[in-house]
Amino acid sequence: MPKEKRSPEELSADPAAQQMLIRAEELGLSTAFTRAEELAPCNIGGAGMCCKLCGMGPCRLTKDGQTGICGATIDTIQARNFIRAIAAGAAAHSDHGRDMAFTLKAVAHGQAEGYTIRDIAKLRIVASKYNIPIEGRSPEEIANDLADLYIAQFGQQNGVLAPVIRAPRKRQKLWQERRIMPRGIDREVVEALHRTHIGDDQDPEHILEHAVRTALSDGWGGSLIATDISDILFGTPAPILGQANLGVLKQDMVNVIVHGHEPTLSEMIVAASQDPEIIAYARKAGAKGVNLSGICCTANEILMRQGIPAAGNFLHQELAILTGAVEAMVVDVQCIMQALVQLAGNFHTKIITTSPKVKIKGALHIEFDEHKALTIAKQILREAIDNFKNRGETHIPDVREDLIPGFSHEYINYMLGGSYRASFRPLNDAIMAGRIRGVAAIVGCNNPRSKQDYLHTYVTKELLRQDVLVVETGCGAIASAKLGLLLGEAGLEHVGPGLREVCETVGIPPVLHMGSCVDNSRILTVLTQMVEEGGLGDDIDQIPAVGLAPEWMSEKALSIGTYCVASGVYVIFGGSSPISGMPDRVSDSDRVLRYISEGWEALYGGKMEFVADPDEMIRRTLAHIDKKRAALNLPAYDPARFGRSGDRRMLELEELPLAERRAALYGVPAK
Ligand code: SF4
Ligand code: MSK
Repeated sequence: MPKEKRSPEELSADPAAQQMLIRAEELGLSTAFTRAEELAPCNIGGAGMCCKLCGMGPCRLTKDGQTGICGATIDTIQARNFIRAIAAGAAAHSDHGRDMAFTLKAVAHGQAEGYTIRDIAKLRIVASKYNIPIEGRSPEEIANDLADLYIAQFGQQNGVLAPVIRAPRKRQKLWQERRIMPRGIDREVVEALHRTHIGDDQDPEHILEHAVRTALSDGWGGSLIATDISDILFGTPAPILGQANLGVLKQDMVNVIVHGHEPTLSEMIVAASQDPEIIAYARKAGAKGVNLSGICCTANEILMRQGIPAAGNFLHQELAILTGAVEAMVVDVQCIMQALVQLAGNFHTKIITTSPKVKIKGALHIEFDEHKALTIAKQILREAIDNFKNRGETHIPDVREDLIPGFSHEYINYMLGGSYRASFRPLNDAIMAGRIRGVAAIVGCNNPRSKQDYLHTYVTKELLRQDVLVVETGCGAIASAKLGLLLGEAGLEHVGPGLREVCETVGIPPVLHMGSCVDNSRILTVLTQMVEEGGLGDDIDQIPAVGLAPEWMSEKALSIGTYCVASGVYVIFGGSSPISGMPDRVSDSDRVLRYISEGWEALYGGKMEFVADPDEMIRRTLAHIDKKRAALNLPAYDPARFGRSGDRRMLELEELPLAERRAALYGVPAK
């Protein structure tokens, strides 16, 4: 029987997406949503049981005891597939970090048109962590030394990656003892590829040990470097009002969407779009100006620093084009669908590739060069403006939500304690008291194999009800934003009583948007600061915290998950596992799957699991948090104990006569 087609409501939880899916159907155009319906995944490859590492294969193993032509067993093949995915993910994040380091170096030498060092305080703080002298030196001198140090991390051959010193001391010791300390970023990725060439590393556990080392070179290396430098050059994020969803596109303006990951070009496009010369050029073309918005993690970068709206997350890239209102979609690296060009051919939209690493046949290529960034940004905007006259019929969904992004770890530190007492103490205290049950980081992509945004927002909402503070990054953060979970008090009535008290008292939303997917390094920093603050154990694996990627799809997500596990975190992926095996058909074919859970937990205190059912994800998250609370001898979570302070308490007190209110507030006996 043919599979029944899913309705727009079954394909996406987002009302704007549902409207655009109906539009695509009317126009007879395919999207990732419909292609996912038509293209069934290969069950052998999907289980990680297919090897195509050499010309004797591909070898597809489907029976007990079967091996590849070279003799490779299922677990070896799965471990090799897994590490290759992690190496690709780590390479993508880290190469992003490398480009940021080159930009920092160019800025230090006055060779990067349009860029300045915006956050000198962060530059000085980061430089001093590595003993780079800062006193009496100009920001450019310090930036030059920091850029050199960071660039050197990529080609370093031996020793220890410098940023690793920012992990808890006990964790560093564990990595030394387990012999998984990352040595150099490029070295770990190259070695992962070498080990998986035909005839190399055949021991699954040994292969996976290097997978962990490779992922660590991403999280505590390339990604952390990318985040540091983005903050130094473009400013450390702080809360700012923004908007999300396709309704941010404007009928009377030239709509330019920036999509991808690196903030270098997009920041410059933001500057160029506000240039009087460009505004005048747009007006001459009959538009009110240039309306910039973002997709995917580029959206997060400019949203949390400049308040530029996010048009959507990963699965919105095609939907934005379907509005007919986008003059140009400017892309750089990662998560850019090749389908964009063909789809754009049905409208007037220009797809403009900009990275020397990424070209798509049929797209206009305007190569970015940080030495003349502003000039190139203006050239791109002129292309878009010239295209405004070609716009045809438009369908912009009137759907958008406000949000407050920008919760860098620096800001969280500040918001909890103020300028003079910046500290994680109040957060730790709230967890220790049980007001906050624990912390969940909900991150990662969209995947058209599940209902867009549904798993993200379902899990987020349920954990909030259970007094779990949620931090989010990447496309998961945009999912929550689009569905209205990132706006201050808007959703507080659905939040557990203890967490609600904390949110009301500190004045924060219960879901903190911490940035793009490289910014998962910020989550590592928050966890480290929680450890250093005291009261929640002396290493990350003791904190009542869980990481979740409910709608993951990219190899970067696997790298992120693995470095989090190695840092001591329990990580739950939604959807299916790329190394699930078929235990019902081939015995023991889930050995690797079990190893990255039980085996890794014994080694690193963190574990990785793939759980398709969202209720089971929530159950395991809460069980883990409660187990960690018990191990720390913290009081068991009890929602009935809290909910009598914060705004609610103040409102109650306002009803009382003055003397009784003073008595309640200050303990002064009422006369
Ligand atoms: Fe087959 Fe071995 Fe070649 Fe893989 S490496 S394709 S298992 S022969
Ligand atoms: S963009 S890696 S779909 S989060 Fe960072 Fe979104 Fe996942 Fe790409």
